[in-house]
Amino acid sequence: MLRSPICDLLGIKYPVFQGAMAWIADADLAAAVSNAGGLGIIAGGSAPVDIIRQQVRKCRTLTDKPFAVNIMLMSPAAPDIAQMVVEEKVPVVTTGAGSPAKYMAAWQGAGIKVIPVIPSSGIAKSVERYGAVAVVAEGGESGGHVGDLTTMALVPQVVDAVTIPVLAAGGIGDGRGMAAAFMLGASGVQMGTRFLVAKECNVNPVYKQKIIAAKDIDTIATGKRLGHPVRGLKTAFSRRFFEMEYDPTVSNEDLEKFGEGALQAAAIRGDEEHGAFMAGQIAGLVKQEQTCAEIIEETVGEAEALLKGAGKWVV
Ligand code: TUI
Repeated sequence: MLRSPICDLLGIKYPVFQGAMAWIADADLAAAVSNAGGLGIIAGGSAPVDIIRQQVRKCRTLTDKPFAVNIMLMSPAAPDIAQMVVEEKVPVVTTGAGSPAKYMAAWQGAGIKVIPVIPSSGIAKSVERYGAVAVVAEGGESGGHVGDLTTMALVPQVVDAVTIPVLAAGGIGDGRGMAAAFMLGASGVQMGTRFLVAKECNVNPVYKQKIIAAKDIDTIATGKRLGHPVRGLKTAFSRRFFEMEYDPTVSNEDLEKFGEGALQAAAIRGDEEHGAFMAGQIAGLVKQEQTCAEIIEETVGEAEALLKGAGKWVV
């Protein structure tokens, strides 16, 4: 049985979080992950607060297990969602794409456990000071908004920088990645891309098929020029975006405009022409649609066997 302090801290069976994927991770996916023993996470993304409030209420009808809401701090709706999680007594909040410092006191006062997703040990230390109960250290292998460091380099440095539990994210798609994360000092993992193809994930089927067809070299990080690079599958859209960002005649405003609505186009409509299919570098490991329970049991089972057998290397 693979257990860690994060299981007791949150009241979950397995130290596995489902990554928050904007426009994708809804109540159905989050509840399925939580029912399977992990921590399901509803993605706030850039959706309006009422949509996310409905998802929280729906999630409660689907599971009696702990679940989380992720607040994407660059979203204009972030302040409203920050208030909503207090009103709805959401047990766990994760944050991304910025520092949650200004909300921490209110969340702690409401008894919410806060677990920021962070890209460096400096930011990890800062959120620990503000009262985070754990952090997710996310390397640039992940899908979506990415930091500079790789998971391999980031996780042990964050583990050394803080005393709270650290979960590893970015580049983890199976039990080998999970076992490696524990070897780096992590107390759990977060996976996004692997759960994107879950049976309970309502993303457009075209998106799932593209992940299943992807190889290791099929993702690209675009938008570095805008200060927030985003990793997704190589498509006509992302190649065009990449060209535009290195074209000095294209303004940042034009670039932002070109990218607007692209994630929705991919996730909701499966639009191959205009969609941004965010995905992590492990997309090439993802071979089939499975239930959340199958994904979690398989990943944890593989990790347990590898960790148990690791002594074979020491003679
Ligand atoms: O947030 C993510 N991944 C995301 S957010 C997203 S939606 C989006 N859409 C368009 C443009 C940008 C984003 C898709 N994927 N991962 C967690 C993450 N957080 N990665 C990096 C950070 C981060 C960055 C800076 C966390 C804290 C931070 O703090 C800065 C500071 O100054 O404190």
